[in-house]
Amino acid sequence: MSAKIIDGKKIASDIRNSLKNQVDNMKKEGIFPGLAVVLVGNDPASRIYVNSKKKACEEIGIHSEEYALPEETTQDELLKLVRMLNEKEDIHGILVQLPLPKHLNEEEVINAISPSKDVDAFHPINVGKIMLGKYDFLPCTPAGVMELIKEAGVSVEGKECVVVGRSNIVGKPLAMLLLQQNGTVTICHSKTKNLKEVCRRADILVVAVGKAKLITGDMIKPGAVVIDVGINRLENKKLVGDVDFDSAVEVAGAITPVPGGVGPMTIAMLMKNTVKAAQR
Ligand code: NAP
Ligand code: LUD
Repeated sequence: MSAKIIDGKKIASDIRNSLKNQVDNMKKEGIFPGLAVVLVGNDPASRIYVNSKKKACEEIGIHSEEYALPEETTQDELLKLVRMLNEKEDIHGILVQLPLPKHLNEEEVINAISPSKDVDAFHPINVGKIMLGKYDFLPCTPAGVMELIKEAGVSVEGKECVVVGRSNIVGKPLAMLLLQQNGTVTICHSKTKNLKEVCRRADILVVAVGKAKLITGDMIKPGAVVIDVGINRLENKKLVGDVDFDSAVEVAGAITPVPGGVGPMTIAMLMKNTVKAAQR
C-alpha cells in the first residue's frame, strides 16, 4: 500500500487565499500590512525563497519592500537598516533572510529586530514566549509542519513524535510545539545512537537535517506520518528531501513530498504572521 501524499503546495495556496480575504477586509478598515525582506549577498537559494515571499505578498495584497544588499555589507550598515525598519510605520514585519555572509553576526542582527515585527519568531523574546506557550508568532517552518500534520487528519495527542534535527529554527521549536499538543517527543541529532530504532517508534516522524536519503523506508513505522523538512540539491540539480521518498512511500501512512511539502507552507506561515503583526 502506498502512503497518502500530503500536498503542501495546495494547502499553502488555500491558506494564502484565506489570508487574501482577511487582508481585503483589513484594508477596508485602513490597515495595510507591510513586510520588509532583507537579503544580503548572492546566495542563489536565498534569492529563490525571497522571490517566492515577494510573490506571495503580491498575491495576498501585502505591501512588500525588498532590501537587497551587497555581499560586502558591514554589520553596522545592516544593523542601521534593521533599526530604520523597526521605526518605519508602514512596515509590520521584518525578515532578514538567513544564512548571512560569514563575516556578519546573525545573532546580533536578529537581536536588533523589534520583537513585535519579528515575523520569523527568531528573536530571543519570541523564542522564550514559545517555550512558555504564550506566543505572538510561531516560527514559520515549525508552524507549517504542524499545519501539515493537522491536514493529514492526525491528532498529536498521545502520539510518539520523533524529530530528527535540533536547530534553533526548525527542530527545537518544532519539538516544543509537538509537546504543547501533548505528543510524547524525542529529539534526535548527530550524536544519537540507533537512529533507526528511535525513528521506527514514531507515529509522527519529522526530519530536518539536510542530508539526502538519511531516512529510508526500513526506519519508518508502518502507517506513520512522515514530514520531510530537508532541502538538498543533488548534482543533477534535482531537489530532494532528507527522506528517501521511494522507499518511504511504501511504508508510511502519509508523507510530504520535496518539493511541494514544507517549503510552500513556510511561506504561507510567514504571510500569516505578517497579517497578524499588522492587526496588533
Ligand atoms: P542545521 O542547522 O544544519 O541542523 C541540522 C541538524 O541535523 C543538527 O541538529 C544536526 O545535529 C542534525 N544532524 C546532522 N547529521 C545528522 C545525522 N546523521 N543524524 C541525525 N541528525 C543529524 O539545519 P536546519 O537549519 O534545521 O535545516 C535542516 C534542513 O531543513 C536543511 O536541509 C534545510 O535546507 C531545510 N530547511 C527547510 C525549510 C523549509 O521551509 N522547507 C526551512 C528551514 C530549513 P547536531 O545538532 O548534533 O549537529
Ligand atoms: N531565513 C528562512 N532561510 C532559509 N521550497 C526559508 C525556505 C521556501 N530568516 C529566514 O524561507 O523562513 C526563513 N526565514 N527559510 N526557507 C528555508 C529557510 C530563512 C525553503 C524552501 C522554500 C522557503 C520553498 O518554497 C520549494 C518547495 O519545497 O516546494 C522549492 C523551491 C525551489 O528551490 O525550487
